[in-house]
Amino acid sequence: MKAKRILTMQDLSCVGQCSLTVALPILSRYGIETCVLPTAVLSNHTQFKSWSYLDLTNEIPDIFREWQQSGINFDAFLLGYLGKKELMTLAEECFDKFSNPDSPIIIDPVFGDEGRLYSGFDEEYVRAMAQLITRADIIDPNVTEACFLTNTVYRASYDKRYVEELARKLADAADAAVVITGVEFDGLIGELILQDGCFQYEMLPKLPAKYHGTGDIFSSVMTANVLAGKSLGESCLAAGLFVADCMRATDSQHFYGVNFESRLANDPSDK
Ligand code: PXL
Repeated sequence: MKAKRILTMQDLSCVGQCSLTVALPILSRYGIETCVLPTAVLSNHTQFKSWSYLDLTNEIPDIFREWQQSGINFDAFLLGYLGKKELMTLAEECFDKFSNPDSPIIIDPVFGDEGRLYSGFDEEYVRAMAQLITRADIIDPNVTEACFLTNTVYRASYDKRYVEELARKLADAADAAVVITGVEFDGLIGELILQDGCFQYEMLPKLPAKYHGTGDIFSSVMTANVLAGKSLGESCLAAGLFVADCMRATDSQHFYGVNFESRLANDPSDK
């Protein structure tokens, strides 16, 4: 069978176990040819106290030109942290120029958590992202991002009606399958999925720690499973199990990411 070729567009944080440094090994681990479009090089991700930032936006048109000359195209796209509004216009250009027929577009709109925007993001960015997700087949925001994208007041605790309403608003606005990540009830954590008008929850026991980069790992594993032909529910469950496994393997002093490397050879979804 011909291997699938995906393009993942996100930053390269030199240190931090997030974005490209997790997407590339994880997608490759599943036998997917993984091409990267690094949008910026950071010394480390932005949950550290400070970071350096080399913006690669101006390089992207040249990259596209070369790809066009070589007749490159992709069977799927996975977008994570972009960081700049201008990159969304380039992402759309990328879909238009380098898609095969039916190449799925998966967008994790990465811009906030716990009710707040990450450093460097503003309302204008959120509005541009609300536009970009109309191009997606699957979106996987967390609850905070879902609230910002739908102009909904964020609540730290909620009931099913609240998250289902969020998912419904997103599905209407984006015309995509919606996966809301980090949904929590009764000691469980997981995803609310809304696809073809049906709600589904994939929940697991909540672990006592919270680590950075787990959303990027989740997106990569979910995407790999979707490309392998699994249902969205099965893909979310596989991704949730993998993230939990990585968290259990992580030393609690390791503040900036999770130990996914030791788990790559032992993905629970293989069993
Ligand atoms: O994990 C999301 C992410 C990716 N890349 C960078 C980040 C973050 C979250 O803060 O700072 C650079």
